[in-house]
Amino acid sequence: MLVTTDYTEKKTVLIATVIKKQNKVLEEIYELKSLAKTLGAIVIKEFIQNIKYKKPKTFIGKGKIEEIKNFIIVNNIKLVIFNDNLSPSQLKNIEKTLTFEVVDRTKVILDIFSKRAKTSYAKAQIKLAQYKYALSKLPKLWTHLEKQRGGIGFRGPGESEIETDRRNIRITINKLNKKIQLIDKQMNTQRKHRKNIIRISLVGYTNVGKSTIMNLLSNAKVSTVEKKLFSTVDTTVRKIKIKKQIFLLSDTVGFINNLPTQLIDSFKSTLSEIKESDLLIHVIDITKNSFIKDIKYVENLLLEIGIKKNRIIKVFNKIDRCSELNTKKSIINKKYLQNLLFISALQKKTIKLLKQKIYAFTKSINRNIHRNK
Ligand SMILES: Nc1nc2c(ncn2[C@@H]2O[C@H](COP(=O)(O)OP(=O)(O)OP(=O)(O)O)[C@@H](O)[C@H]2O)c(=O)[nH]1
Ligand SMILES: [Mg+2]
Repeated sequence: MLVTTDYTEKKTVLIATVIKKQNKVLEEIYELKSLAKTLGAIVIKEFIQNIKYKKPKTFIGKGKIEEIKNFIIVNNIKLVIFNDNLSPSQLKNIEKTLTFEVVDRTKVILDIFSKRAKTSYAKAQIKLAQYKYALSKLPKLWTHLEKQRGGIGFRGPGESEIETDRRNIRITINKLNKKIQLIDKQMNTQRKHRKNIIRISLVGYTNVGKSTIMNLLSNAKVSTVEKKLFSTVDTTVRKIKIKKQIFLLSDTVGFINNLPTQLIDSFKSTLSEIKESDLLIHVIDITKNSFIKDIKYVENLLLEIGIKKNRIIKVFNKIDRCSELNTKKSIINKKYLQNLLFISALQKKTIKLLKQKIYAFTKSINRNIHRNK
């Protein structure tokens, strides 16, 4: 039922649109390129189109689509990825003109997650998101067909097929929800047993170095560290020890701008693991120009799930390869004032500082935990 797209070594073009801010789209297209590369696609060209409004039928103008079509034929392109999330009818109309598969940003992210998931829990969460996405594409397509066939009330064959699809997807969604609830229950029981141990979670944007820090603090190669986006989609928990104090450290899934809502919903239970942590280490890639925006995006997501700011240490990572480090440092110091640290997960000295900071922070938490239990 779920359509899997093959990206491997496919010559690909990216399409993004700008309505107002040019800056935002350049960052987004850079991110989309990394996402496509993560799946093995070879990005040949990026088309950025200024539009006044989204065209209902084809999103971008017909002239632009013709231009892209010519480029595709001449350069033997095999895949088109759209930065914007397209409606099913827009997807269908564009595919009709270009005569092959077009995917949108949401589908790309869902495909990466589905490739990365290892545990049955994460697999079920991602499947749920994929089925919800598939369902979200159906009703509009249905309306589109209805119109084509002469209005509401006309019962053509396509319509009943879509009806059956919709029913089957809903049945699968229910099954997956039940499976996830069952695993949640088991995990809650496990967590209750760990109530007396201080819990810390590494959170942050994707590719900032969370798993690298996890490996350093736990002295083990347990988490996947990769240059690619979303290396980690399964939460891993390790016991760590700093000056005889024992903690449980979780490495969690990374965030990205415009994370598909279906995924956020599916990962709510994983995010509640973050919520129950005594301390969060918010890791930030200081080398990125957009690092302040990334912080805001992560903080907003954390706020949505009810995380208080005083339980967060901001760790600015990758100082070893940051240009204009001093300028950035002074901006950060003015903006965030406290509970922050500049490190390079590659440099041992700064990891020592991180350990000291965690230890100092958890000393006060420890007192509160014992007072409350
Ligand atoms: N130069 C430099 N690179 C780093 C540093 N820390 C991590 N990296 C690199 O950054 C990339 C991403 O690291 P990960 O630890 O996988 O990042 P993550 O935050 O776990 O990423 P996701 O699991 O995808 O969310 C890898 O190529 C690391 O080697 C650092 O301090 N300096
Ligand atoms: Mg990771």
